[in-house]
Amino acid sequence: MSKVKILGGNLPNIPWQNKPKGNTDVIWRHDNNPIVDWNPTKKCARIFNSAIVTFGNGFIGVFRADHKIGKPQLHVGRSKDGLNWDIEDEEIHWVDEDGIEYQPDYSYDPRIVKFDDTYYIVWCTDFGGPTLGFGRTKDFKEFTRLENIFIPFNRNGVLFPKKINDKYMLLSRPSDSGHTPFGDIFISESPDLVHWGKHRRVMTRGGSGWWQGTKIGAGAVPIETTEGWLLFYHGVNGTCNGFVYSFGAAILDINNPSKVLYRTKEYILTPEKNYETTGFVPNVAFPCSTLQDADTGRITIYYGAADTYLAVAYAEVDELVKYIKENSELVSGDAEEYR
Ligand code: BMA
Repeated sequence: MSKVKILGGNLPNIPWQNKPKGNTDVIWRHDNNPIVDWNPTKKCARIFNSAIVTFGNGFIGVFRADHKIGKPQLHVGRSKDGLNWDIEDEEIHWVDEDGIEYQPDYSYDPRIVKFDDTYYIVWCTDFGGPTLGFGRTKDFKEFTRLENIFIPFNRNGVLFPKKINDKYMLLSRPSDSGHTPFGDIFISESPDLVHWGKHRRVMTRGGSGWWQGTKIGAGAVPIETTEGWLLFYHGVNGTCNGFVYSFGAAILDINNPSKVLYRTKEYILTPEKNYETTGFVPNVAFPCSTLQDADTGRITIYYGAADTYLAVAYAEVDELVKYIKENSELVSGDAEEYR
């Protein structure tokens, strides 16, 4: 029984491995990574930054799949154990609210939350430039595309899994049209998932180190705990050989998540393994979703590796929250009061 409580359901059947003996890290990798390898379907060359949720007795996911023509689209996959995936070769086909077919030119980096019986998906899409696409499904067979929630340019849209003070909340990272060389995490609120405002900057890039010096972006849907919202996010270091994506973790105030309380001074996972350092884009570890079990405090993290593979890592909420609090450094500009 964990001391820090995850507020959510018990999911005793999520993928899990105990921390290997002698390992002193706060998060540890699945010993059989990657769980999705090159060329997973006829059409798809690489599957990586993906959103996994529970569904029925098993698991379902919306996967970012780069097609063999080199463009990303979203694909549905199903799994009984969360590790072995059966991914559809055909991408998701969207129909808008008027019943008219709509297919984005490209789609990447999905995140999913469930409100009542409906799953909402936020991803990065083309809308005269990259910004946040938005849609919903109940059954992962029929998908309704909703109005894009933001104008270009934006990426890494992550909804909170419940309303806070009766408002939907969304993290995002305003950006530019290309491989953005800057970026901080902002939060916006909405009464209806249509109109968004009251934007605040939550967390800024930088700090005393370099691993998150270039840009940061929200990763998985925040996890509600008795200590605040637990957020995995990515931090980018610009090197002479390109960007390096690591991930860190933060705790946001439970009633006012525009306020960051703690964030890790050091990364908690950085590309080290071959499947993270070598691939289509080397040196990328990009968290996009988690599954967690309230009873045991186990957290299973799905992350994209080297823009090529899907990989899994594990953490325990007590140890992780303690680590974040004891190894925290806020960055100038974090949780700035609105003026
Ligand atoms: C970002 C996004 C991610 C990708 C990362 C590393 O800009 O495109 O999907 O994993 O770059 O290439």
